[in-house]
Amino acid sequence: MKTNISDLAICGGPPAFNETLHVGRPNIGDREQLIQSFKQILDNRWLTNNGPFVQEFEKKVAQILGVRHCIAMCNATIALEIVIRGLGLTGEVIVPSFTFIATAHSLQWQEITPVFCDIDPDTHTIDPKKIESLITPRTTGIIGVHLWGRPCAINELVEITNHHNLMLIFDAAHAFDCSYNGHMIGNFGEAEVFSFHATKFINSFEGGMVATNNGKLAAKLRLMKNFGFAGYDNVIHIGTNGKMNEMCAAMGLASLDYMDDIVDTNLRNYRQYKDDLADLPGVSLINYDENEKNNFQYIVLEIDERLARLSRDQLLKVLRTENIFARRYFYPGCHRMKPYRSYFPHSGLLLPETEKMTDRILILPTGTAINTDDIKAICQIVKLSVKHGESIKSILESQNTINKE
Ligand code: T4K
Repeated sequence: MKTNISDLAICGGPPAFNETLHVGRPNIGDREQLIQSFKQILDNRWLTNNGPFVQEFEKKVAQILGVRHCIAMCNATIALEIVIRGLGLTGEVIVPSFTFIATAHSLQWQEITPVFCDIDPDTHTIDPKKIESLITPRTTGIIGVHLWGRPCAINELVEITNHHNLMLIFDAAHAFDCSYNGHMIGNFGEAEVFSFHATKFINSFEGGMVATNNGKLAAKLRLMKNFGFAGYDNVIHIGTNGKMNEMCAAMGLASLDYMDDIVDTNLRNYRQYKDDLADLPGVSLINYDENEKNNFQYIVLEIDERLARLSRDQLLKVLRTENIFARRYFYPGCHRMKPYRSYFPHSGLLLPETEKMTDRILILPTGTAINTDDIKAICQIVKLSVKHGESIKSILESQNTINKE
């Protein structure tokens, strides 16, 4: 365990970890079950196109969420695109900029303008108070993002969309097995979209799932993800290929069987981080409302440079030198990435909280791939860094090694 500043790798000490610790290391379910499923898929000679594993995966997810329709897709980005098109959104759609780039791209890909809204710094999600001033005659909808699995202000968004006759969709990529006022995410808005990417709490290698209680929309989305086929030789709608394959569904099913264990591990990790980093000046770990269901998949630190006496990027540098590959999700904000930064060069002026937040957030590793000793060592390095914040700042400044990603 590192106890002195001279132990840190930036000061010449050996890195705390020989192998890199990653954020988003996949949780792997029961390997034997998975291998059996793969054999079954090969024996079935039914590899994709709404096979039995996909149907089973959709059924199980629908049961967990208590939602009428679940439609599996190849990933959440394509699922968002299909939902957006299926609902007939056009013109402008209001979204937070503080999200993964896929939320914005799923609109721009089909030439709908993402209009970036600022976040509430307390929740990190879209600030409903700032939405109405962004609504124009071209606005057709709002996409709320349940960042880190914490639901956005759903009731307020429902009120605004009802009042202005807009569509409401949720990017629920982070929020599988999470709840809002006791109701499972998946049941809100016109539709909600989950991601089962490898880095997500439940993964199907790559995968997405649309959840909706709207039967008509569900039927349309099923057509659209399969080229518009309503039966052999019968195309009745524009479509694309958004299908999930059988291997991915088998991985998803194996993951689901293991879900409670993953949540327990994530919760244990979260509590350990919370205890170990308690009362550290300038470093706060976001809270999850433990009265709701959460998957605790993201360990999110906010670094206040003034109090911690080193910046988020300096702490990132310290951690990376120790082989702890912390991440700056979602730096620098969609509005500062291409193509949006050239389309709306001044949008940052309307996004002060987003701009602040993207400079403060640091995501640490969790999940089943790390253990309590790893967390202890990570926290010790964070504590040591804050204790010696000023010295570390000047060491790094003199090394001039802070690379922007
Ligand atoms: N909406 C939101 C709010 C999202 O966060 C996402 C995805 C989406 C929509 C779209 O969902 P999908 O279309 O992907 O289903 C990663 C994921 O690729 C992305 O799915 C996820 N959000 C985002 C938050 O994280 P990157 O750019 O960080 O990926 P990458 O390759 O750097 O991997 C992340 C970390 O995970 C690395 O440190 C290494 C580790 N890793 C990754 C993979 C793939 C592993 O250890 N093993 C692996 O197999 O985006």
